[in-house]
Amino acid sequence: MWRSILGKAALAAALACGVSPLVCAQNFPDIRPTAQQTAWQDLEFGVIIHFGTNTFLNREWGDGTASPSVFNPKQFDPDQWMEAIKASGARYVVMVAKHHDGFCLWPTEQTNYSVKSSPWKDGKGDVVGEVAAAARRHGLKFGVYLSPWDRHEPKYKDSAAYDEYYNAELTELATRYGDLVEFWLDGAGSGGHVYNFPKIIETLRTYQPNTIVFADVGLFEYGDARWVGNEAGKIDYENWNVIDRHGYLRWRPVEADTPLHKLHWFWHPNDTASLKSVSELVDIYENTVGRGGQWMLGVAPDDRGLLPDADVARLKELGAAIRARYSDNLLRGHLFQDANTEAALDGDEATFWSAPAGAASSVMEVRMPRPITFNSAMMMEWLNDGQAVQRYRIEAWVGGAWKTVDSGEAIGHKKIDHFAPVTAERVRLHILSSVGTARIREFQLFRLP
Ligand code: FUL
Repeated sequence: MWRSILGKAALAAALACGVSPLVCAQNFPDIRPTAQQTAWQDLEFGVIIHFGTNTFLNREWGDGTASPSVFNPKQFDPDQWMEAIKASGARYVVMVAKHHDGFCLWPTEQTNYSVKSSPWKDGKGDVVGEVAAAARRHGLKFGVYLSPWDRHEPKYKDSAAYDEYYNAELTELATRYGDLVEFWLDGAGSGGHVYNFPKIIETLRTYQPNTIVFADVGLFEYGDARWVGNEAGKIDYENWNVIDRHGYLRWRPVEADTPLHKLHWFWHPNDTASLKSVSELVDIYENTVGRGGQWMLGVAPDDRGLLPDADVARLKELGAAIRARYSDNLLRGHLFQDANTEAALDGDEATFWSAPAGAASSVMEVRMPRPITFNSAMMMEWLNDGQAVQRYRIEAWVGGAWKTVDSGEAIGHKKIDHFAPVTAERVRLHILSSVGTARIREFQLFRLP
């Protein structure tokens, strides 16, 4: 039955193109996100957690020779981690279940090189399971990173045997810990190693059909989300969600990963100096989430199994700083516009303003009862029908004429712009060009210090 329905749909598509489906041209505006991708993009901000034998040995990349006996966090408390992560404003966590050193943080049946062989909880503990449960207790979604590169496992030398090993580990993670919001796939260190990634993704999709696969450029074929190309926490290009993937277009939103401590993913002793400042972190937020991307912040518990006090304080300060900057939307409360415009001012991301159907340029104007002074804007596009806005200006009615106060390319999921302060009682978002109908979920203005 399904086969015949799909067959008819494919035939109809081929006839509509006038050619075989394989050579049917794709247009950028026709590419849409999946429901899983828009739900994931709405999360905006996640945290990746690095913890393992490296934590006890002052290392970033373990060589796979560390004895499991070093792993013994005496005050292990993932609820303490989650409280701080939640306070930062993050909405999900990705646990590094196995890093490049091959040490598994769950009691896998595939190797003894795991928590099972450690003194921690007499070898009966499960870091992945406890972290997943703590995350959910705090209303955070959960995902994992399982490093393909494995510097301990002897089978790594034999690609086919290692594929089987990796698949078996993956099956355990994909079946034991509930829904995985994101699966981190990273090619670091793999050199010339060949993995059977189609098989790996098949396994993952069997048990986790809704997970978002994050993959760097080395694993270009497999990702639902792509790597930003740096670990500095910035998107330094106009951010388009649709990119070319070896000759065909695909929706692949960008994720930017960067650690809380400069250049350190794992905890290191006496390392408070590398902790990023609140203003650096706010800059990172604005240069990632504020440029339409996902922010993945690295946090690292220490050798007690706790997040260091300074890190906890910093995560709380970060959350408070972002809330303070973006809670006082000057346009909110001016809900006496037409219903279409109000949908972009109401703070409700589920409603949106629509340009006239098919219009390539359009204007959304907001009138206030008295002048406001603003120097920042936050805009969000409704992306379900594709990314539409190509060029826009924010204009203010000053001295009897429209004055451009800001201009840019690409809005996407979210765009935060800063500009010189301006005072006006009429403001408009002028969409100079869009592919298809522009739809704006939010248009907010702020006066930032
Ligand atoms: C990189 C790894 O090599 C680092 O150690 C870290 O895990 C980072 C998140 O991804 O590629």
